[in-house]
Amino acid sequence: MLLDAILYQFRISMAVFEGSFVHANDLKLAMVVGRFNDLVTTKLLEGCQDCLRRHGIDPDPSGTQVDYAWVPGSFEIPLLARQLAATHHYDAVICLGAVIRGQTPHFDYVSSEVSKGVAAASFQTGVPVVFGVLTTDTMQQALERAGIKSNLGWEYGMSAIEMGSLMRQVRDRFPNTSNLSLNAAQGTPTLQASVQRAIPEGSEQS
Ligand code: INI
Repeated sequence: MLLDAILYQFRISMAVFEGSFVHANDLKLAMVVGRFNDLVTTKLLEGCQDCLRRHGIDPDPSGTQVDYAWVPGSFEIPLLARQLAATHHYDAVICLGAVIRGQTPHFDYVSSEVSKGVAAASFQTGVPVVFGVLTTDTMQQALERAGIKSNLGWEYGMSAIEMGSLMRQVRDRFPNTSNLSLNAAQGTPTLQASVQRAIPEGSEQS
């Protein structure tokens, strides 16, 4: 009982982590965009950039906040997403693509790989990677989601802002566990303390 009472006095207060849309104008982002079906992906990109701009983030490629990588198609998106996320230079990576069902099973292979790959890029690096890849049966359905009715590019921008600021909050509270990096041998994520050594390097006692 006494121990419980003492522990209660000294316990760390619990937290509620929640992404912010109003204190996010200093986020650094990367976008990976597929050229395949660029009629759709360029529209998604415009919607996403509009969202960022209206939240105080400068999406200009010549600026300092958003970098861009163009890839041939959605199949290549995960490789770039992981490569960019692994730099830990960005608060979030946004992937934009459009996979449209044709007459062959190609759609299934591409959509399956890009969805798994984007999830893996995020999980392996600890960086939010937004899945902004449309998977539709027709071009009409894709265009409706890329500006004709609504523009999901805007939603993908919002997800990046929310997740980027949310992860910053978690990192601020637990600064020693900020970086996940890929364990090359096993391909599994490992936690790396963000190098706050108690003993300065080279002065270890034997
Ligand atoms: N890439 C897409 O982004 N969308 C598609 O609908 C698509 N289809 O249907 O073929 C597509 N294929 C290309 C693929 O992503 C790769 O770029 C290509 O296979 C080269 O690796």
